[in-house]
Amino acid sequence: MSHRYYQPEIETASREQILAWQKERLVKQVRHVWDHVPYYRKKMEEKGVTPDDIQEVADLCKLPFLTKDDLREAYPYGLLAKPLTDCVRIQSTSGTTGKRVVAFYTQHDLDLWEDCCARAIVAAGGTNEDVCHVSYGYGLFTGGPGLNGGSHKVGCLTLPMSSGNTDRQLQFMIDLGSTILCCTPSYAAYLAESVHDRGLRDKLKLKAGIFGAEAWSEEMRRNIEKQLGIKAYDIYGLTEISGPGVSFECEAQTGMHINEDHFIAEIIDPNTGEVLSDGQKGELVFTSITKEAFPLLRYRTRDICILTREPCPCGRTHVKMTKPMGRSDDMLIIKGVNVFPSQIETVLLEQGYPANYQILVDRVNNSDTLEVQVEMTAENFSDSLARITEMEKSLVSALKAMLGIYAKVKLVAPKSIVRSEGKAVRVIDNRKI
Ligand code: DLL
Repeated sequence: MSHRYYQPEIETASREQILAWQKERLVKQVRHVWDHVPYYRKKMEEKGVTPDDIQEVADLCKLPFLTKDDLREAYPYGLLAKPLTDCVRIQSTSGTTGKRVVAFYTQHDLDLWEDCCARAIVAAGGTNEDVCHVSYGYGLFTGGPGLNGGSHKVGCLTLPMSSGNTDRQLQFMIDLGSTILCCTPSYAAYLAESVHDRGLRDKLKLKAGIFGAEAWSEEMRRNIEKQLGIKAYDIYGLTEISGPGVSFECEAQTGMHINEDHFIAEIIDPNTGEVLSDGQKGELVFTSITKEAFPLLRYRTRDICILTREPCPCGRTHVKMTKPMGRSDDMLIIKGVNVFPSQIETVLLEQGYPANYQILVDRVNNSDTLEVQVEMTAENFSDSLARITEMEKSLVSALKAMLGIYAKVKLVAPKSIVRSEGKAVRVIDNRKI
């Protein structure tokens, strides 16, 4: 691999070297935040911590956590660590869970963020010979701007498509020979379906996809890879910590390398806040050690995952995180049972259904109800009513085995569930309304 955005001196650095960078940057960052962010300084004072107490990465656990509630309380400027005149960009969360959060960037912050995205593109095989088709949304959402910037840095010919207008997406993909597709996995699945329906597979030059921003299963990965004839790479990130590229997959496809020279990751018990060791499942917490304008310390992502430092065949030494296995806050509690939408998706895909489904939760006579609406394939749709009822029954028992509770299943006509161009809306929880 030879590309200036594959940085072996950084990406394959020894553990000692990574810890040395982290230590130096963390000490500096804590001082920067203490000096410029009164909101966080107050939180530190309440905990009786000063910057002098933070001398090592191991001291991180002394610092208070930040949560989305803090970001809402401090909205819009309360966590800003640089004068607005030094900031050049604002991005915002997609708002799938509650009020939007705004994040600020200096030019230096944008550069670092784009470097991280460039590393992800290079890890997916990107070079200056590629045509990088960016179908993440542009605008306040970080997906489009992040991958766009990374693609420029790699030197790819960048197609800033944004999402939507599938006909135009496919036309450009064919005419301009797109080789790398960047979008949400649900939009990739939709594009793959459209390519299949229109018989366009042979006209495509795609070789890789960089899909993230929402949960997707291994089965979904295999389906997209097969339908588009590509290798599909996961990419993770969140607006609060910069955007896409906080971590990314390499060719091993066994977890996402976290850019540890910029972000320190911890896993905590979401109930007690206690720091867990590598290999244990818990909530992911990030500390930004190089950002200037919006440097969050110990930010609780609510994403549940596991960190691993097993050596990776790709040679990268940065810690790997599993795909988020759900969120500690959008985990559904149905009849007292914890249910993750990803568990439902796994069952559906295992049973041969497309990843087009909706989960409806309600409360009837003080009791929770769960219904899963799933699209049939075109072949199933012409089956007899008796056969469809049988299929529904079989899904009910597979879901019961996975979740431990009864879920009503309704098979619906192909393409009847509204498609998403960004993040899919999978759960409709009417209990909250
Ligand atoms: O979704 C940033 C992004 C854009 C990541 C494009 C990857 C690609 P937010 O809108 O702030 O930022 O949402 C962040 O999305 O806390 C996760 O719950 C979820 N998420 C992001 N990437 C993944 C992924 C962008 N690869 C929230 N797998 C995060 C599962 C993901 N969930």
